[in-house]
Amino acid sequence: MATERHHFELAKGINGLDKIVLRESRGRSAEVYLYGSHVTSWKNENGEELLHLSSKAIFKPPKPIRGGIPLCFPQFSNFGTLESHGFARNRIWEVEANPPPLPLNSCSSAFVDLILRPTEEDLKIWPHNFEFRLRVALGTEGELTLTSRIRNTNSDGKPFTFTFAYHTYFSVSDINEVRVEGLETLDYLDNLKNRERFTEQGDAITFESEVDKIYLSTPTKIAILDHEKKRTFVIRKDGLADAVVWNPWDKKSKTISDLGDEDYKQMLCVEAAAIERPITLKPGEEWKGRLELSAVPSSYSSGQLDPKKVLE
Ligand code: TA6
Repeated sequence: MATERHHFELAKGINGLDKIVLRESRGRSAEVYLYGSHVTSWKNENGEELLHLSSKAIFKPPKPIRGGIPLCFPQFSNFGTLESHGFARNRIWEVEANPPPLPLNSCSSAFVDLILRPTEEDLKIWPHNFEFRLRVALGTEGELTLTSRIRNTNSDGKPFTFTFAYHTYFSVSDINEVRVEGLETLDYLDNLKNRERFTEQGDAITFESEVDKIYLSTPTKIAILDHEKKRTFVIRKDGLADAVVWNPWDKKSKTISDLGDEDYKQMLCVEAAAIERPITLKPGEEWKGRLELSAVPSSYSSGQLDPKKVLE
């Protein structure tokens, strides 16, 4: 049971892995596994799951959990020599009882602070000392906020450089029916075309085939409009210039062992990221990257589905 001191519950999850449960007074909840500091669930006041967790997700280190919000650090995808998306997502994190102060944006009563420091093994593959703090908070309006603070704690005076992403898997009613607002006319790197650079057309982004694009220098607010569920996901991001949009569609899905063949129809990844301009920190310096997710009821009559309104 969450105590006065602890704004969360510690519980056993799948395969006995430790997880944190955050509960908000009106029935909203979120779950974070210490394995990867991985948010695997975010539910609204009706108990509806807002994140997609693969029907074949594996909860067994060192395999990353497929779905929810994997953390990509210190490397996004194969933008470097480390394993895909780096190693933070397949390490066991710790709960930090007394982290350096971090103002809470909403009077959220449900939050947890987690921390990752490199092991001797990590230092062999990425020779840098760091402290990666993540606060996961569930707000009074049901918004889910992830705030990362990465500090260079090298004692040898060396700076380090990294790329980063919150690799969020959103649950959608039907991928053919959703659209993304806020990325129109932006340049992007197409991962399906050797990362060649293109410019997006002027309308909302819709989906009819595999997509894997890195949008560059995006606005801080992006929206996913799900007609069928009369729901709009509003993504707010700070310190994260880019956004990745990914759906593997049918063929690629069949090549991903821990993703169900039909899962792609109910998922969409829109990832707040720092890729084009990697982050460099000198010893003692700290970077902060914040993601806030909201799920708002939306209908044409409320104008909520009017892109201009959504992104205002
Ligand atoms: O973020 C999009 C992406 O980089 C895709 O290229 C695809 O590989 C996806 O991530 C999943 O990566 P993973 O390493 O989790 O299989």
